Amino acid sequence: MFELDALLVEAKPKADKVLADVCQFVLESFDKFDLNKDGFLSREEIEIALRAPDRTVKQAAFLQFLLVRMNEIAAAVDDQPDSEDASESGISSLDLRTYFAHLLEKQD
Ligand SMILES: [Ca+2]
Repeated sequence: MFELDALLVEAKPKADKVLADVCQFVLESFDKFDLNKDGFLSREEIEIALRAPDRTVKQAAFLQFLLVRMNEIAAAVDDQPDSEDASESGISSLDLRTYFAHLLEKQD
C-alpha cells in the first residue's frame, strides 16, 4: 500500500503536467480550430483538427481527450444562457480554462 501511495505521489506532477499541456495546446490553437469563428469548438471542428495531416501523435491524444470529455468540458461554464443544451455549440475557451483549473485543483 505504501509503495502504491509513493508511486501515485511520484506520478502526480507528471499527470498535472500532461493536463496543463493539453489545456495550453488547445488554448494556443483555439482560433485555428474554431473554423466558423463562433468562439466554440464543436465536435466536428475537433474531429477536423484531429485529421490534420501534420498532427502529431501527442496532439492527437490531446484532441481525443477533448472529444471523450466534450460534454463535461462544454458544461464547465454556462456561457450560453439561451441554449438549453450547453454542449450544443461546443467548448469555449472559458470552458477550457474553468474545466482544467478544477481538474488540477481537485487532484491536490
Ligand atoms: Ca466553432
